[in-house]
Amino acid sequence: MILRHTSTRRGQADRNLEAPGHVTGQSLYVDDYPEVAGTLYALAVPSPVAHGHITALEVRDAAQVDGVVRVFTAEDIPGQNQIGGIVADEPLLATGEVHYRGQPVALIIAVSPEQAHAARTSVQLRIDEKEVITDPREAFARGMLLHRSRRFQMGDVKTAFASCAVVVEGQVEIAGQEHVYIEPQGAYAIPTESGGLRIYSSTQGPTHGQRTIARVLGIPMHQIEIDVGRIGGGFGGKEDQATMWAAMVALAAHHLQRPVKYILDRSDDMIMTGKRHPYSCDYKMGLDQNGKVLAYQATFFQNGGAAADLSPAVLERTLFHATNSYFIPNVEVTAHCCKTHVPPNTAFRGFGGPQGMFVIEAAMHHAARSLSCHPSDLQRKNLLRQGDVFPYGQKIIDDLAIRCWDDAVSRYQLETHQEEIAVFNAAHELTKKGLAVMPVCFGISFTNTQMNQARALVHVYSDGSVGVSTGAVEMGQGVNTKMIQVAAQAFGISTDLVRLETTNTTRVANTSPSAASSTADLNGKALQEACGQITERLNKLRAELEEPLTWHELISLAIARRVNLSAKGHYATPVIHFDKEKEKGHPFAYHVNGTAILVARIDCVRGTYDFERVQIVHDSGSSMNRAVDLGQIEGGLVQGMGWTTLEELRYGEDGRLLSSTLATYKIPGIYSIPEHIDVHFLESDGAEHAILRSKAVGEPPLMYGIGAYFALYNAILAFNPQARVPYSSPMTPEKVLMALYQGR
Ligand code: LUZ
Ligand code: MOS
Repeated sequence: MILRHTSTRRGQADRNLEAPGHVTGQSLYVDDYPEVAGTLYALAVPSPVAHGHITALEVRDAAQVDGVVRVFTAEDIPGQNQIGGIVADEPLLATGEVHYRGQPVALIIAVSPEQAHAARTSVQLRIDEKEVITDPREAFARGMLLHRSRRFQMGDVKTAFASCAVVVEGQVEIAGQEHVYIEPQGAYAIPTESGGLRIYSSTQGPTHGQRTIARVLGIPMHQIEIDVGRIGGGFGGKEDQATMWAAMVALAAHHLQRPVKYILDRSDDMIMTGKRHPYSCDYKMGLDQNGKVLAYQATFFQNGGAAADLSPAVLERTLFHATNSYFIPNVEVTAHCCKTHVPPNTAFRGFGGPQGMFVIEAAMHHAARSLSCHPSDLQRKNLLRQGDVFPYGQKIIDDLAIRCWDDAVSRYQLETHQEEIAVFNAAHELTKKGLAVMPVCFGISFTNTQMNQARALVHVYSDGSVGVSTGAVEMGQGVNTKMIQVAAQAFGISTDLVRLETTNTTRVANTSPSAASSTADLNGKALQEACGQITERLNKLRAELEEPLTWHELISLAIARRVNLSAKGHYATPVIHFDKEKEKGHPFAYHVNGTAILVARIDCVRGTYDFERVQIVHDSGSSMNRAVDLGQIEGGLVQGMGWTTLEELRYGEDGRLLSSTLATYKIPGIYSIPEHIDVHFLESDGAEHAILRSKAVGEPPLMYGIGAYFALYNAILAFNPQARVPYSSPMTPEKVLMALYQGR
């Protein structure tokens, strides 16, 4: 296995400052913190059925089990039994009805996790079962919606379709995806003297947890301190859904006045938490004879699960990215947020964007077959150009979609590639290769404008060392390293002098979740602002002096002169706005572009496959840390490839998760990553609203993985040109095998 990347800038020793701790096992996660004496352990009792009316819930026997201290139910909630973020439709503990298998109905507290487990089967629960709906189209037909439907429109599709030379129509099925963060969900609550709680939570959204727990307990937010050292992966799965477990330990610690901890085991985590949304979609695309797309229409049925959670926001991002990197003059895209009886689906890297992009790539692929050309011919013809407008009204201000594409084509010699593949395929009967090009254009900002704000707190200590707190949560993405770089750069000092503190709601309040690829931008800009205040004070001092001082001398003098060496910074992204009635505006600070070329190779006897190479040109602006960004690009790519090729999330008709273990749910491993990954960082001016002109990198690369699906599809066509494979992800080896011999 060879991993390499081409780099045009030399001599910079970029690295992730936390890497040594991770590889030596010294980095701490919630379950590693030393436990306070008297700590108790929580365990939720999940509903065994997906939909029904609770006729009896009896916890007396469970409370008698050895080691059990207490069993809580909804009746024990002092405030509101409500954890819904966007819509108030989700109880912490079920009352009356259950809406998904795994929904917590009670909470066992015991002196050991084992004893809590032993008590689980002693909770008596009778449920009158009701009909279970897991299919979003069926839910839609019955009017089961979690939120209002949305439609983005531009031009006039009806008239445009009438003038098209070619019109293709079809259906796309897109599977969900389990987050598989390495650290499972968990939290640890410790009562404080004032009647409040300090909570260590594995969360991307400390303030979401704080606000929700205050509501559940009926106490002010100032009594709840959430502290996050780092988390072992989130991928969106802990944007809102970390709150449930933190609220459970908070409830128990509040009542019992003892420390309470809850770390989910992998199986419970997979069964009880929501995932990336599966979608079912219809598309219609119309083109002229030259392959210019004139009209595009799509309807998205989102499988939202049993409660709204973040689904309405995810739905919106599907529409924002429904046309990916293409300009299409006539567009009508509609999305429905459907309620089903599976766990509430939630944020997952890309946040609905990947599903929107997958559908238009399927439509392009379909259209290319109708026009007997390679999809890349159509893709290139329809790329966004400066001056074009997205269906939601934002203007394109650069030619980066085309620059990335053209750079990838020439740098990686796409034409030669394609010829070589044709020669290879002609010479090999039972091994076939397929190539796909995948352009990505992803909008950076929370689509909910209000969330685009952040704060930072900076202390310069009298010895010249610097302590920084921000609202950013380190989840392996390297944001702590980037924050340290920002502070070091702002003060002109070495990164060794800067320490990044935990993310803590008492030090930095009203944080947005670390999400939407925006964490480094928002918190980094707030941090720059705070550092700027201190620098300004120091500069005044400098101006009074004859001699230049070292940093340490300057700080000593500042203390002597009683200068304030602490500052609080605030940042709110300027410019952005969006009108949800008109569905028009300027929701994104900027866009990130890139193009990937993917080559798949299939074994036509077995249906198995691997990826020979993936070559990427990625617009990073002016990357502030290439090692960190490369990690995000490679990781995102492979996670995206897993979603479109391997990871088969399946629910039974009774709402039971069938792929509930890592043995039945296959994620990419060391053997499934591409043999070669080339990443070229396209240097661009960056964007004014990107931190140090280094563009956001968390989510965009995931969508390169969509190309894996189409590379496999094209390899299948090389073996069986007549194959009519429905557009249905993931492209598992079984599906490949069936398609190879379809109609033969
Ligand atoms: N979370 C969110 C996100 O609340 N709003 C967003 O727009 C978003 N986008 C991507 C990932 N998480
Ligand atoms: Mo996210 S999908 O928590 O950026």
